[in-house]
Amino acid sequence: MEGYRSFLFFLVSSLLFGFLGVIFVLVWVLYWREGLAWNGGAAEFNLHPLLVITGFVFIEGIAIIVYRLPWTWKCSKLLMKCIHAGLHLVAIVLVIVAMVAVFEYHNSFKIPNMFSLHSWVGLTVVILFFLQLVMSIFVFLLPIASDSLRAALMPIHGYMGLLLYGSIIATCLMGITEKLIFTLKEPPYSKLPPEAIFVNTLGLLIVVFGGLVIWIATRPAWKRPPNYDV
Ligand code: ASC
Repeated sequence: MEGYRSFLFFLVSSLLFGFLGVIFVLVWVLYWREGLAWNGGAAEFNLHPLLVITGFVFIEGIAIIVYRLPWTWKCSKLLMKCIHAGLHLVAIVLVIVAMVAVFEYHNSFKIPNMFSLHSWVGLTVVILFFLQLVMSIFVFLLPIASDSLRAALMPIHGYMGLLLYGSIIATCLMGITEKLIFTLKEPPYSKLPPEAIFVNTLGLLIVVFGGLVIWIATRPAWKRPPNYDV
């Protein structure tokens, strides 16, 4: 593989930032917030950031770059497609649970649903992600579509995947920001208490992780070589 050491550097860095992001969101909800529970309360809301960042940022990031891992190039293309699709599936299931958690929390406290830009972009991304997943299973995974249809849709698949991933990162930043504005009162967010610094850092970790994933995914030299496509 051309640039193997550089690939390893980006891979290890991305995993480090990704792990740190998941650890930070866990520490946020367990240490600064109300913990985790399925009880209709604030602890149920906390599952929302935890599951979205774990599923839609971290696991989804791995799903995007899984073909780039040179150790997998000996595996059959079909197996890799199943892993790629399977990780997307795990991600969307976690995000659906995360959305149920937030609606239940809102409804039990009579907080309005779907008013914020975070919720508009977020729901749009989830619907488009689901459509992309179903469409891609029919086009690329099942032996139904012709090669010419696959070739025609491949650039759209890759573009939509990265567009949605970038939008996921943006949606997380909006969600984190609005949560801090809503919950930090004494002292307020504008006074930058320790929780705000910690959670702003979580946002930065997510941006760097997303940036590294998109960099790895878009290096032509790091693509799975076509001669391995069996
Ligand atoms: C697939 C597959 C590829 C692409 C190619 C079209 O399903 O395995 O390598 O689509 O056939 O670009």
